[in-house]
Amino acid sequence: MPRSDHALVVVDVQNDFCPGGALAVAGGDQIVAGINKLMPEFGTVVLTQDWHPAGHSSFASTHADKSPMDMIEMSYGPQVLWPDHCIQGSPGAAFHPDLETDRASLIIRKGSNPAIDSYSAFFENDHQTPTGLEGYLRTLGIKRLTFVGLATDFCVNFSALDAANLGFEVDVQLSLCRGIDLEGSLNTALEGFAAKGIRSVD
Ligand code: VGL
Ligand code: ZN
Repeated sequence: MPRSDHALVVVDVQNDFCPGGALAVAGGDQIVAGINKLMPEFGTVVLTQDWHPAGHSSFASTHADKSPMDMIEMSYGPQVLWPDHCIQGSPGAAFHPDLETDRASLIIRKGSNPAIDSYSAFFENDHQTPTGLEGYLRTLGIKRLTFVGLATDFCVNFSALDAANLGFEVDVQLSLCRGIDLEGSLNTALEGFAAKGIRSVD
């Protein structure tokens, strides 16, 4: 029987983060079959979907003289500028076509505020504006979360850290994640997991 107090959170398994997409993560598509296979072990499955309006402030194209992967200072701190990706309703924002979406009870869409990026499934990058996911999980009595998806060092990372800070018991199943690895960000994420008591599991 699946444990009712343990949820699976599948982060941003979307076309734009898979090979051929606008912000492709190497091997992003290789995790889909394994994620589908894992879903029946959980009583609750949540999907997240990066969901930006055109002209989002996290896009390099929105800023004069900026290129993808440049950094800028936003009101809430440093922000990486990305290629345009996951534009609301576009094919790139759709889930990978093989991802089993029917088992999900909730889809959290994030990054819709044009002025604030949102890596975490719980809070926007100002670390203050909630998505509502915490309340959903607590209402269901969920105490433990397993994270899989894309990208290990950005949206999985910030989601797992926020979850741990909120008091959930957190596992990140690394064999079902893939990272971007921008200037050592993958290592930093793995060290951060260990420092927070987040279990990195295979
Ligand atoms: C992500 C960069 C920009 C992610 C989303 O899903 O990790 N990364 N938007
Ligand atoms: Zn994004």
